[in-house]
Amino acid sequence: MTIPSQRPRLLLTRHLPDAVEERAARDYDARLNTADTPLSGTDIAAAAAGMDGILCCAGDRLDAASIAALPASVRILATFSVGTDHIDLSAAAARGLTVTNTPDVLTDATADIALLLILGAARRAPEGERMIRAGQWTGWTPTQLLGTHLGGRRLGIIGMGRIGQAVARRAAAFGMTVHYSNRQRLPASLEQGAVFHPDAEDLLGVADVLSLHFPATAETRHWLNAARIERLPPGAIVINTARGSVVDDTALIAALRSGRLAAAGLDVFENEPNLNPAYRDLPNTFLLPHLGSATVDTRNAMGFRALDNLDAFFAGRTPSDKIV
Ligand code: 8YV
Repeated sequence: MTIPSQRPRLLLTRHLPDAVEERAARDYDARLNTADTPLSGTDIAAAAAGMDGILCCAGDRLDAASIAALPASVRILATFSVGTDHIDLSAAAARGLTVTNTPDVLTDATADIALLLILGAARRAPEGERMIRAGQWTGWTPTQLLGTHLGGRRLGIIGMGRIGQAVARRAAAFGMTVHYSNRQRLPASLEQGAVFHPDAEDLLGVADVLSLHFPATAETRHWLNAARIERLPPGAIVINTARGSVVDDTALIAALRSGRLAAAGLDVFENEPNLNPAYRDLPNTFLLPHLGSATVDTRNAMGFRALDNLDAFFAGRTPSDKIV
Protein backbone atom coordinates (compact mmCIF):
# COMPACT_ATOMS: atom_id res chain seq x y z
CA MET A 1 0.00 0.00 0.00
CA THR A 2 1.19 3.55 -0.66
CA ILE A 3 0.99 5.19 2.72
CA PRO A 4 -0.55 8.67 2.45
CA SER A 5 1.13 11.45 4.44
CA GLN A 6 -1.78 11.47 6.87
CA ARG A 7 -2.94 7.96 7.64
CA PRO A 8 -6.71 7.34 7.45
CA ARG A 9 -8.39 7.06 10.84
CA LEU A 10 -9.92 3.64 11.38
CA LEU A 11 -12.18 2.32 14.14
CA LEU A 12 -12.00 -1.43 14.88
CA THR A 13 -15.21 -2.29 16.72
CA ARG A 14 -13.87 -5.55 18.24
CA HIS A 15 -10.55 -7.03 19.29
CA LEU A 16 -9.19 -8.77 16.18
CA PRO A 17 -6.29 -11.27 15.92
CA ASP A 18 -2.92 -9.73 16.82
CA ALA A 19 -1.52 -9.89 13.27
CA VAL A 20 -4.58 -8.02 12.00
CA GLU A 21 -4.42 -5.33 14.68
CA GLU A 22 -0.67 -4.92 14.10
CA ARG A 23 -1.22 -4.30 10.39
CA ALA A 24 -4.13 -1.95 11.11
CA ALA A 25 -1.99 0.03 13.59
CA ARG A 26 0.89 0.16 11.09
CA ASP A 27 -1.12 1.48 8.16
CA TYR A 28 -3.88 3.47 9.87
CA ASP A 29 -4.43 5.84 12.70
CA ALA A 30 -6.30 2.98 14.36
CA ARG A 31 -8.64 3.11 17.33
CA LEU A 32 -8.62 -0.44 18.76
CA ASN A 33 -11.08 -2.10 21.12
CA THR A 34 -8.51 -4.21 22.97
CA ALA A 35 -10.97 -4.91 25.82
CA ASP A 36 -13.32 -6.35 23.16
CA THR A 37 -16.32 -4.58 24.66
CA PRO A 38 -19.40 -5.34 22.52
CA LEU A 39 -20.69 -2.03 21.14
CA SER A 40 -24.27 -1.15 20.25
CA GLY A 41 -24.96 0.76 17.04
CA THR A 42 -25.19 3.95 19.10
CA ASP A 43 -21.85 3.16 20.81
CA ILE A 44 -20.21 2.60 17.41
CA ALA A 45 -21.51 5.93 16.13
CA ALA A 46 -20.04 7.66 19.22
CA ALA A 47 -16.71 5.78 19.01
CA ALA A 48 -16.46 6.70 15.31
CA ALA A 49 -16.12 10.43 16.02
CA GLY A 50 -13.38 11.73 13.71
CA MET A 51 -12.94 8.36 11.93
CA ASP A 52 -12.66 7.87 8.16
CA GLY A 53 -13.63 4.20 8.20
CA ILE A 54 -14.91 1.39 10.41
CA LEU A 55 -13.80 -2.24 10.49
CA CYS A 56 -16.88 -3.86 12.01
CA CYS A 57 -18.03 -7.41 12.80
CA ALA A 58 -21.10 -9.59 12.45
CA GLY A 59 -22.49 -8.87 15.92
CA ASP A 60 -22.48 -5.10 15.35
CA ARG A 61 -26.01 -3.96 14.67
CA LEU A 62 -25.61 -1.22 12.08
CA ASP A 63 -29.26 -0.52 11.40
CA ALA A 64 -30.63 2.57 9.65
CA ALA A 65 -30.68 4.63 12.86
CA SER A 66 -27.05 3.75 13.72
CA ILE A 67 -25.93 4.53 10.18
CA ALA A 68 -27.75 7.87 10.30
CA ALA A 69 -25.92 8.62 13.59
CA LEU A 70 -22.43 7.98 12.14
CA PRO A 71 -20.22 11.04 11.85
CA ALA A 72 -20.00 12.50 8.32
CA SER A 73 -16.25 11.73 8.25
CA VAL A 74 -16.95 7.95 7.99
CA ARG A 75 -16.93 6.84 4.35
CA ILE A 76 -16.49 3.06 4.50
CA LEU A 77 -17.72 0.08 6.55
CA ALA A 78 -15.50 -2.95 6.05
CA THR A 79 -17.10 -5.92 7.77
CA PHE A 80 -15.02 -8.81 9.12
CA SER A 81 -17.58 -11.34 7.84
CA VAL A 82 -19.05 -12.66 4.63
CA GLY A 83 -22.59 -12.08 5.94
CA THR A 84 -23.90 -8.53 5.80
CA ASP A 85 -27.30 -8.96 7.44
CA HIS A 86 -26.17 -6.84 10.41
CA ILE A 87 -25.81 -3.80 8.15
CA ASP A 88 -28.73 -1.93 6.62
CA LEU A 89 -27.25 -1.87 3.13
CA SER A 90 -29.96 0.43 1.72
CA ALA A 91 -29.31 2.98 4.45
CA ALA A 92 -25.56 2.69 3.82
CA ALA A 93 -26.05 3.18 0.07
CA ALA A 94 -28.39 6.14 0.59
CA ARG A 95 -25.75 7.72 2.80
CA GLY A 96 -23.04 7.17 0.17
CA LEU A 97 -21.05 4.74 2.35
CA THR A 98 -18.98 1.99 0.76
CA VAL A 99 -19.54 -1.46 2.32
CA THR A 100 -17.19 -4.43 1.85
CA ASN A 101 -17.19 -8.01 3.22
CA THR A 102 -14.76 -10.98 3.34
CA PRO A 103 -15.89 -13.76 0.98
CA ASP A 104 -13.81 -16.81 -0.09
CA VAL A 105 -11.39 -16.90 2.83
CA LEU A 106 -13.86 -18.53 5.24
CA THR A 107 -15.42 -21.01 2.80
CA ASP A 108 -13.40 -24.06 3.85
CA ALA A 109 -13.52 -23.37 7.59
CA THR A 110 -17.31 -22.97 7.49
CA ALA A 111 -17.76 -26.08 5.35
CA ASP A 112 -15.61 -28.01 7.83
CA ILE A 113 -17.89 -26.93 10.68
CA ALA A 114 -20.95 -28.00 8.65
CA LEU A 115 -19.40 -31.47 8.27
CA LEU A 116 -18.55 -31.56 11.96
CA LEU A 117 -22.21 -30.83 12.71
CA ILE A 118 -23.46 -33.42 10.21
CA LEU A 119 -21.20 -36.10 11.67
CA GLY A 120 -21.82 -35.15 15.28
CA ALA A 121 -25.59 -34.92 14.90
CA ALA A 122 -25.83 -38.14 12.86
CA ARG A 123 -23.57 -40.13 15.19
CA ARG A 124 -24.93 -38.64 18.45
CA ALA A 125 -21.50 -37.36 19.48
CA PRO A 126 -22.83 -34.77 21.95
CA GLU A 127 -24.89 -37.41 23.79
CA GLY A 128 -21.86 -39.68 24.05
CA GLU A 129 -19.64 -36.86 25.25
CA ARG A 130 -22.16 -35.78 27.88
CA MET A 131 -22.52 -39.39 29.06
CA ILE A 132 -18.78 -39.71 29.66
CA ARG A 133 -18.44 -36.28 31.30
CA ALA A 134 -21.37 -37.05 33.63
CA GLY A 135 -19.73 -40.33 34.68
CA GLN A 136 -22.75 -42.23 33.33
CA TRP A 137 -20.99 -44.52 30.88
CA THR A 138 -21.29 -48.00 32.31
CA GLY A 139 -19.69 -49.74 29.36
CA TRP A 140 -20.13 -50.69 25.73
CA THR A 141 -23.43 -52.25 24.69
CA PRO A 142 -24.54 -53.47 21.24
CA THR A 143 -27.39 -50.97 21.10
CA GLN A 144 -25.90 -47.89 22.76
CA LEU A 145 -26.40 -44.51 21.07
CA LEU A 146 -27.07 -45.94 17.62
CA GLY A 147 -26.99 -43.15 15.07
CA THR A 148 -27.60 -42.54 11.39
CA HIS A 149 -25.16 -43.97 8.83
CA LEU A 150 -24.18 -41.23 6.37
CA GLY A 151 -22.98 -43.39 3.44
CA GLY A 152 -25.75 -43.70 0.86
CA ARG A 153 -27.89 -41.03 2.53
CA ARG A 154 -29.02 -37.93 0.64
CA LEU A 155 -27.70 -34.51 1.60
CA GLY A 156 -29.96 -31.63 0.56
CA ILE A 157 -28.15 -28.31 0.23
CA ILE A 158 -30.21 -25.16 -0.05
CA GLY A 159 -28.00 -22.43 -1.51
CA MET A 160 -25.15 -23.78 -3.62
CA GLY A 161 -22.75 -20.85 -3.40
CA ARG A 162 -19.11 -21.13 -2.33
CA ILE A 163 -19.84 -22.70 1.06
CA GLY A 164 -22.62 -24.99 -0.23
CA GLN A 165 -20.27 -26.34 -2.90
CA ALA A 166 -17.50 -26.92 -0.36
CA VAL A 167 -19.93 -28.85 1.85
CA ALA A 168 -21.02 -30.92 -1.17
CA ARG A 169 -17.41 -31.91 -1.95
CA ARG A 170 -16.81 -33.02 1.62
CA ALA A 171 -20.11 -34.92 1.91
CA ALA A 172 -19.37 -36.82 -1.31
CA ALA A 173 -16.21 -38.16 0.35
CA PHE A 174 -18.45 -39.66 3.05
CA GLY A 175 -20.49 -41.47 0.40
CA MET A 176 -23.48 -39.15 0.54
CA THR A 177 -25.55 -38.36 -2.54
CA VAL A 178 -25.82 -34.60 -2.95
CA HIS A 179 -29.03 -32.85 -4.01
CA TYR A 180 -29.20 -29.07 -4.22
CA SER A 181 -31.40 -26.13 -4.85
CA ASN A 182 -30.08 -22.76 -5.97
CA ARG A 183 -31.34 -19.71 -7.83
CA GLN A 184 -29.43 -20.97 -10.86
CA ARG A 185 -28.27 -24.40 -11.84
CA LEU A 186 -24.48 -24.74 -11.63
CA PRO A 187 -22.34 -25.74 -14.63
CA ALA A 188 -21.53 -29.47 -14.63
CA SER A 189 -17.91 -28.77 -13.64
CA LEU A 190 -19.10 -27.27 -10.34
CA GLU A 191 -22.12 -29.53 -9.92
CA GLN A 192 -19.86 -32.60 -9.63
CA GLY A 193 -22.78 -35.00 -10.03
CA ALA A 194 -25.09 -33.28 -7.54
CA VAL A 195 -28.78 -33.45 -8.45
CA PHE A 196 -30.36 -30.04 -9.12
CA HIS A 197 -33.89 -29.27 -7.89
CA PRO A 198 -35.29 -26.09 -9.46
CA ASP A 199 -37.83 -25.96 -6.64
CA ALA A 200 -36.45 -26.08 -3.09
CA GLU A 201 -39.77 -27.53 -1.89
CA ASP A 202 -39.11 -30.67 -3.98
CA LEU A 203 -35.62 -31.01 -2.58
CA LEU A 204 -36.99 -31.22 0.95
CA GLY A 205 -38.65 -34.56 0.23
CA VAL A 206 -35.30 -36.27 -0.44
CA ALA A 207 -33.14 -34.54 2.18
CA ASP A 208 -32.14 -37.13 4.78
CA VAL A 209 -29.77 -34.39 5.92
CA LEU A 210 -30.71 -30.79 5.14
CA SER A 211 -28.00 -28.11 5.24
CA LEU A 212 -28.81 -24.42 4.86
CA HIS A 213 -26.41 -22.10 3.02
CA PHE A 214 -28.26 -18.97 2.00
CA PRO A 215 -28.15 -15.41 3.38
CA ALA A 216 -30.48 -13.99 6.00
CA THR A 217 -32.81 -11.42 4.46
CA ALA A 218 -36.36 -10.26 5.15
CA GLU A 219 -37.53 -12.85 2.56
CA THR A 220 -35.64 -15.79 4.08
CA ARG A 221 -36.64 -15.11 7.70
CA HIS A 222 -37.97 -18.37 9.24
CA TRP A 223 -37.65 -20.09 5.86
CA LEU A 224 -37.42 -23.49 7.52
CA ASN A 225 -40.87 -23.49 9.09
CA ALA A 226 -43.30 -26.21 10.24
CA ALA A 227 -44.70 -26.82 6.74
CA ARG A 228 -41.24 -27.29 5.22
CA ILE A 229 -40.07 -29.51 8.09
CA GLU A 230 -43.14 -31.67 7.41
CA ARG A 231 -41.85 -32.28 3.86
CA LEU A 232 -38.54 -33.75 5.11
CA PRO A 233 -38.22 -37.55 5.36
CA PRO A 234 -39.03 -38.89 8.86
CA GLY A 235 -35.88 -38.95 10.98
CA ALA A 236 -34.12 -36.27 8.91
CA ILE A 237 -31.30 -34.16 10.31
CA VAL A 238 -31.16 -30.35 10.02
CA ILE A 239 -27.86 -28.42 9.87
CA ASN A 240 -27.53 -24.64 10.04
CA THR A 241 -24.24 -22.77 9.62
CA ALA A 242 -25.81 -19.80 7.81
CA ARG A 243 -27.82 -17.52 10.12
CA GLY A 244 -30.22 -18.39 12.94
CA SER A 245 -33.02 -16.23 11.60
CA VAL A 246 -33.59 -18.52 8.59
CA VAL A 247 -35.02 -21.17 10.94
CA ASP A 248 -38.33 -20.99 12.83
CA ASP A 249 -37.03 -22.17 16.21
CA THR A 250 -40.47 -23.08 17.57
CA ALA A 251 -41.13 -25.41 14.63
CA LEU A 252 -37.67 -26.99 14.72
CA ILE A 253 -37.79 -27.55 18.47
CA ALA A 254 -41.24 -29.18 18.22
CA ALA A 255 -40.01 -31.55 15.49
CA LEU A 256 -36.87 -32.47 17.48
CA ARG A 257 -38.92 -33.03 20.61
CA SER A 258 -41.49 -35.25 18.90
CA GLY A 259 -38.88 -37.35 17.10
CA ARG A 260 -40.16 -36.25 13.69
CA LEU A 261 -36.56 -35.13 13.12
CA ALA A 262 -33.68 -37.23 14.43
CA ALA A 263 -31.31 -34.39 15.26
CA ALA A 264 -30.11 -30.88 14.49
CA GLY A 265 -26.60 -29.45 14.29
CA LEU A 266 -26.60 -25.70 14.79
CA ASP A 267 -23.72 -23.19 14.74
CA VAL A 268 -25.93 -20.09 14.48
CA PHE A 269 -29.04 -18.94 16.31
CA GLU A 270 -31.67 -16.28 16.16
CA ASN A 271 -30.87 -13.53 18.64
CA GLU A 272 -27.34 -14.75 19.46
CA PRO A 273 -26.13 -15.32 22.12
CA ASN A 274 -29.59 -15.57 23.69
CA LEU A 275 -30.69 -18.68 21.83
CA ASN A 276 -34.02 -20.34 22.49
CA PRO A 277 -33.29 -22.22 25.77
CA ALA A 278 -35.25 -25.29 24.63
CA TYR A 279 -32.33 -26.17 22.32
CA ARG A 280 -30.13 -26.70 25.36
CA ASP A 281 -32.54 -29.17 26.96
CA LEU A 282 -32.98 -31.40 23.91
CA PRO A 283 -30.67 -34.46 23.79
CA ASN A 284 -30.66 -34.53 19.99
CA THR A 285 -29.10 -31.12 19.34
CA PHE A 286 -25.42 -30.51 18.61
CA LEU A 287 -24.83 -26.86 19.44
CA LEU A 288 -21.78 -24.71 18.66
CA PRO A 289 -21.27 -21.01 19.49
CA HIS A 290 -20.91 -19.59 15.94
CA LEU A 291 -17.54 -21.21 15.24
CA GLY A 292 -17.90 -21.34 11.45
CA SER A 293 -14.81 -19.29 10.67
CA ALA A 294 -13.04 -19.74 14.01
CA THR A 295 -9.55 -20.89 13.03
CA VAL A 296 -6.41 -18.78 13.44
CA ASP A 297 -5.63 -18.91 9.72
CA THR A 298 -9.16 -18.03 8.69
CA ARG A 299 -9.64 -15.15 11.13
CA ASN A 300 -6.26 -13.71 10.07
CA ALA A 301 -7.26 -14.05 6.43
CA MET A 302 -10.61 -12.35 7.11
CA GLY A 303 -8.86 -9.44 8.82
CA PHE A 304 -6.31 -9.07 6.03
CA ARG A 305 -9.07 -9.21 3.43
CA ALA A 306 -10.97 -6.45 5.23
CA LEU A 307 -7.75 -4.38 5.39
CA ASP A 308 -7.07 -5.04 1.68
CA ASN A 309 -10.49 -3.56 0.95
CA LEU A 310 -9.81 -0.56 3.17
CA ASP A 311 -6.36 -0.04 1.60
CA ALA A 312 -7.89 -0.06 -1.89
CA PHE A 313 -10.63 2.36 -0.87
CA PHE A 314 -8.26 4.89 0.72
CA ALA A 315 -5.90 4.59 -2.26
CA GLY A 316 -8.79 5.67 -4.49
CA ARG A 317 -9.43 2.23 -6.02
CA THR A 318 -12.59 0.10 -5.95
CA PRO A 319 -12.26 -2.54 -3.21
CA SER A 320 -12.50 -6.06 -4.62
CA ASP A 321 -15.27 -7.00 -2.18
CA LYS A 322 -17.38 -3.88 -2.56
CA ILE A 323 -21.06 -4.70 -1.99
CA VAL A 324 -22.39 -1.16 -1.83
C1 8YV B 1 -17.78 -14.91 11.28
C2 8YV B 1 -19.84 -15.41 9.80
O1 8YV B 1 -17.07 -15.56 12.25
O2 8YV B 1 -18.56 -14.30 8.18
C3 8YV B 1 -19.66 -14.54 8.60
O3 8YV B 1 -20.68 -14.09 8.05
O4 8YV B 1 -20.90 -15.79 10.10
C4 8YV B 1 -18.73 -15.90 10.68
O5 8YV B 1 -18.05 -16.92 10.04
C5 8YV B 1 -18.38 -13.74 11.92
O6 8YV B 1 -19.25 -13.13 11.08
C6 8YV B 1 -17.30 -12.79 12.41
O7 8YV B 1 -17.65 -11.44 12.25
